[in-house]
Amino acid sequence: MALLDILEFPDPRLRTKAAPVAEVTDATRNLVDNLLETMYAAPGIGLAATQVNVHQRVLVIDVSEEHNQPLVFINPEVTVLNPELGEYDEGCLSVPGFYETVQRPQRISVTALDRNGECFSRELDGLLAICLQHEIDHLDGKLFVDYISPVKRQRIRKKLQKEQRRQD
Ligand code: GNR
Ligand code: NI
Repeated sequence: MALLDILEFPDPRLRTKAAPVAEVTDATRNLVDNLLETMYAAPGIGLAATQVNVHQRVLVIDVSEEHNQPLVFINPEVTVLNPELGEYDEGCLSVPGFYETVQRPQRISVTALDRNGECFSRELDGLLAICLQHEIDHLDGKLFVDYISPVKRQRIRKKLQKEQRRQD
């Protein structure tokens, strides 16, 4: 297993649209294991392949208190079950240190492949529904800062760029 580097806003590579996985192979499972290790180490409750510069439709989530319920979604497709929006203060490992309120549908269903390439469906609500939508946005090249005002987004961009220059 390996810890992977996480891309940070405004890195243009975060805007790449990920391609579907044609076949779930050992290489896919290796990516999943590395995503999980990187997510737990960060620590975070989710991680999309896009964030580690792999542009395939693979994401992992674990919203459990004990960090012992890893979920894997490959080629996920979401259907909104109830268009009612809920608000949550979202953060992102690719936008470190910033939290903003985002509105998303509260009840969704997802169909995806698991790590064995088996298709499954489940209904989600609460933090899991929020996190899954946040991760699928990454696969589509979208970030939570896209939902906030341009003024706030620009402020975050400037602060992170300054931080990144310090680190380079
Ligand atoms: O760790 C994370 N926490 C979080 C909190 C609220 C809404 C979404 C998230 S996902 C984030 C990890 C991450 O950046 N995943 O892409
Ligand atoms: Ni994120």
